[in-house]
Amino acid sequence: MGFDITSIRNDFPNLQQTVHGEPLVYLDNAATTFKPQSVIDAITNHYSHETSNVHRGVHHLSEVATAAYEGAREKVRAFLNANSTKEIILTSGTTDSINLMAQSYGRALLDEGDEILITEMEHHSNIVPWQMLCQEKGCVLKVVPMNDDGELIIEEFHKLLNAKTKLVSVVYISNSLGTINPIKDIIKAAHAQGTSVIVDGAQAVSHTEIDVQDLDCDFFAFSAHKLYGPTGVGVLYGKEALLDTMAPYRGGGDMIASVTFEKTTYNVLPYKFEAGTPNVAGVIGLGAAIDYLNTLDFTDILQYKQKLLAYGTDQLSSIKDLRLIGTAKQKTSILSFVHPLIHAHDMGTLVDEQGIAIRTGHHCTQPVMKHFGVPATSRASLAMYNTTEEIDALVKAILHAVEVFQ
Ligand code: C6P
Repeated sequence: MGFDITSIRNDFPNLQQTVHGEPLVYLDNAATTFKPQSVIDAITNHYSHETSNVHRGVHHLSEVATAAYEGAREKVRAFLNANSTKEIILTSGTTDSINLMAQSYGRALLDEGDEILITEMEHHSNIVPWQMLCQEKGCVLKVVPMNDDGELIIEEFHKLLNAKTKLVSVVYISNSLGTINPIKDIIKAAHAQGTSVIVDGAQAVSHTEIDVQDLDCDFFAFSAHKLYGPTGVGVLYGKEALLDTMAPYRGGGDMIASVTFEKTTYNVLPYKFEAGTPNVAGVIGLGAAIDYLNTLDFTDILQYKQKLLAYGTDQLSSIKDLRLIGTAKQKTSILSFVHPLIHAHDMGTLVDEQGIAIRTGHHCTQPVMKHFGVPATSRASLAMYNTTEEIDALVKAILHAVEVFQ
């Protein structure tokens, strides 16, 4: 236990390399995090020694793989503090989880004229599935606006929440602004109105401790790859009573109890929502990522990242004419910025020449860009293995880019 940055950095093989002759500075963790060696080993071990399908065989390897796969589900349950593994649906990612919600829960729940409430800072994956559903069902998408610090205008949320609101789907932590939304207040208010809440927890899982029972959210979606786990795996948590009422999203193997040409009956939770061969190795990798995080003290990690955020905010603010986009009081270690002389893409290319990886573009949040009147931002998103020295390197690279453009 305790927080030892050197030892943490040594756990991540991707950090030990140079790019363009410079030590790699990886500041694109909101897009995806690096994976510790233990996660890579768990995946390699599955493919090297335990390759087998799950839930489908009585032979030894199938039993080993099934135990590892279901063991990972239990680790996810404990990580989220869910009541039961029946509430943990394994998907391919946050996007898949939200689409499942729209196509299963939303489609059955919503009628013409009903309203779905989202916010101005949603990722496209929490906008487009609802728009598609609105088109199909004739329901209406309502949007809670934000202020110029990138904070939700909570009074507007309360005004927009009404008897027609059948669903609230909201991002916990914004990927392009870093804003931490007052999710518990939102959930409480929605429940008082009898409305269920879906939380997009894609960024939240690595930036705050999650307890779905304490949050009292109805559904919670996240991706393994933003939590030091592999790509292609995600989770949809849902309260058992609600998941029980929902129809399957996809049909196929494993999600059935019995099939005849006349009638199919469905499997029990959570399998009802897991048609087809799952990403067995990926799910085992997610379990290993949770094991890895359990060896660290989450409070230490959060404190460390808040220090990085404060340092990064100070340093970037000291650069002449640089504008930070996203200055919420409650914020995590995501630093989006623009500079009047340099387009974000040029900024990204120039700092890359110094071995520094940041993301540039709209970050799948075009409405956020519209709000701030910019086509794109540069974004440095910091993980627990980043350091103040890496922030210094970023600042130096930005100053160099400004010189080039002046
Ligand atoms: N954000 C980023 O660079 P998927 O792609 O399904 O794993 O996650 C989608 C998603 C949903 N919600 C939020 C808040 C997110 O940040 C993301 C992914 C990445 O910011 C890729 S655009």
